[in-house]
Amino acid sequence: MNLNLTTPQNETNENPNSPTTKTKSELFNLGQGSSVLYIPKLLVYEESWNHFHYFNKHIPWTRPTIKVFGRSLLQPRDTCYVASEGLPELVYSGYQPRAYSWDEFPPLKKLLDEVHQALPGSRFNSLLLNRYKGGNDYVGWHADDEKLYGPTPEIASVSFGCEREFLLKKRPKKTPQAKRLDGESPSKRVKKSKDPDQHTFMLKHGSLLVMRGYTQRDWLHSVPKRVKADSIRINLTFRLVL
Ligand SMILES: O=C(O)CCC(=O)C(=O)O
Repeated sequence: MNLNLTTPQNETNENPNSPTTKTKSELFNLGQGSSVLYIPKLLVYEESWNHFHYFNKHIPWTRPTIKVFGRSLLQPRDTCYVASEGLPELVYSGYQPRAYSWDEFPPLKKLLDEVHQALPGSRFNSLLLNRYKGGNDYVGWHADDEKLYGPTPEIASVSFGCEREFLLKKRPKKTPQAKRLDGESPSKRVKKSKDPDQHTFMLKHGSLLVMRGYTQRDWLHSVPKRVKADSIRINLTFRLVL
């Protein structure tokens, strides 16, 4: 694959008062009001493994059946949803996940605090967790453009375990709103690889990637299958339901 990594505008926000976080960050301007912030080490290595083991064991993972272009298929990764009380229900690809409470998973509340500290002004109230059991698990091209997140959502994505590629590509113009393409064939994904409007981030254990501005309106993202990814990756995406 010949994908371009966007040149970052470096920002360094070392936080000497925090024993667990090192918030050195890189800001990638995607243009036209879209940007991505990447913090390679939100958490130190050991704390990240503690989170990984806790989430792997204690989160009530499910692998739901979803609908893509009228076809029912098993979602190609495990999932779980956590949200504050009283929020509108989340529905995607014909699936309505049960919303668990933050109180059921104390380490999640701690992690939420750490994400809030790293991103001043943020206030997330919901969380979608994904578990990729190996290289055959993936998430197809999609945007998190559900109305309940508003027009310019900030989405903060924390990764643990196996490193995987996170791809971004500009939405094709004048096509209907792209849906979650979990059923997309591998050949389709490869064909687009020389598009200059594609970017790849290797999401490291303990890293934080934040999508901002119009990224959900103008871009699609995916974590494609990778034969060599032979161990578990857990990803948490924090969102604000308005
Ligand atoms: O696993 C990831 O890094 C991305 C997850 C994602 O795109 C989603 O939950 O919408």
